[in-house]
Amino acid sequence: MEDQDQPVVSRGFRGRPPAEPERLPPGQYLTTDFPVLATGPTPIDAADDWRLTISGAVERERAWSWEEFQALPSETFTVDIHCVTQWTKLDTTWTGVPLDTLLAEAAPSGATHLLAHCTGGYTTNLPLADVTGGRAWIASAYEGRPLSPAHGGPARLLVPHLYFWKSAKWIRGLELLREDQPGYWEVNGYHLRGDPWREQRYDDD
Ligand SMILES: Nc1nc2c(c(=O)[nH]1)N[C@H]1C(S)=C(S)[C@@H](COP(=O)(O)O)O[C@H]1N2
Ligand SMILES: [Mo]
Repeated sequence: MEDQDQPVVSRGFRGRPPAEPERLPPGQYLTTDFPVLATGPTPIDAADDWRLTISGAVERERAWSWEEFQALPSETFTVDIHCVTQWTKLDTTWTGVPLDTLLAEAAPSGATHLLAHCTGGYTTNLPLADVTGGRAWIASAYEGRPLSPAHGGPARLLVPHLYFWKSAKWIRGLELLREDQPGYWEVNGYHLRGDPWREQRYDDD
């Protein structure tokens, strides 16, 4: 049979090892430092009066004090992060509570999206499908240490598979929505979803 004379591996791989999966989305460059980006000053969110609430299209509105939040089961995970200003940082390690755990307590009802609310007024919207299925966390530690205020401490949303503006710092509330509602940057022309692999930077991308 003629087919048996064909190489078993495809032509592109001959003579070199299998390619690493691509980790740099289009239009991004690698950085090793950790830039700080925010629209305003860094709020000092004392853990004492920190509360995380889930409201809106849910069966049960829920709220956690800092102490209650700390008692929830957390995960430590290593991910790459991608800022729309074009930096990508590989292998960042975080500890956080999966959004799945928190949302299960509140039981979303007819919700398709959520709006994250932060101390200082920043908001960002996300499809529910992007924050469920083990792809989003409320993170309170970075590289084994409590998250610094500059990077969103005491706790921030972390949705590493979307541009980093979706990872709301100083997170205080998750509002479940029955229809999409643009947040701070999205009102100002940024994409409603923000997938770095599809280069969804601006609303017409
Ligand atoms: N509350 C709040 N969260 C925010 C922002 C902000 O201005 N306020 N900026 C976003 C943007 S544009 C980016 S790139 C990341 C920056 O996170 P970092 O400062 O930890 O790098 O936070 C996101 N989360
Ligand atoms: Mo950003």
